[in-house]
Amino acid sequence: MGAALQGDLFATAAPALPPGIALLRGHFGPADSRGLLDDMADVLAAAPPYRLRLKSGAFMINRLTNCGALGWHSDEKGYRYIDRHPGTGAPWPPIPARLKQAAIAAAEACGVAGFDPDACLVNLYAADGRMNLHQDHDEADFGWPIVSFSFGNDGIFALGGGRRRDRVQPLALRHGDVLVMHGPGRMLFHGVKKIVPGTAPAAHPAIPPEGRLNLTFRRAA
Ligand code: MD6
Ligand code: FE
Repeated sequence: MGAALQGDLFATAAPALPPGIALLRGHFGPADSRGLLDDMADVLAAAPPYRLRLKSGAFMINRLTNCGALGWHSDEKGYRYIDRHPGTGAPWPPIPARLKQAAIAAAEACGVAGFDPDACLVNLYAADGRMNLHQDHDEADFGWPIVSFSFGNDGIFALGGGRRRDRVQPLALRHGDVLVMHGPGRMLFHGVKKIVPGTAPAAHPAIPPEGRLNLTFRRAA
């Protein structure tokens, strides 16, 4: 095959993703997105986003909060799931029904039956937000997927391999996109390199201005 032909063929092809990584591009249209974001605004009011302190004493760059029976948190004792908002002392608000159902349906669309998330980590990125390369390994059973919804400006996701030093591939996560990490993809290293200004199709009170909102649904316990 000639180089030119190969170039043409691959120019329009979706990026090849490793096994266990599914990207549902534009899964939520404008009306669905608005409904889910309205529900998320209620969560943000009940459980105000805060900045996590790392074991090192430094603060994480993004603000976060949670809904569901369990919420991911970190302090001087390290990373773990806890059942209350550390600021208000109240239990995390429940995962709104529409959001939970949408996460279950997204898992089913990727061939995963029986997903029953008990934790939804909400990450709020300002325009300069990012997230270091990591694996999500604080959950009880890695057999369950993590389902991620993105809203607002594009986030340039960095998808790596099974080892921190493995090469990463950039993947734009746009407003209304769903990413599912499951099976052989569940423990791949990943992060968010940057937020792309001016790419959000619509503003919403639940999305940080000029920023991005990411929800990850997990089975923590
Ligand atoms: C983000 N996402 O997109 C961060 N983790 O802002 C994650 O760290 C993530 O998208 C596990 C599974 C899917 C994800
Ligand atoms: Fe993650």
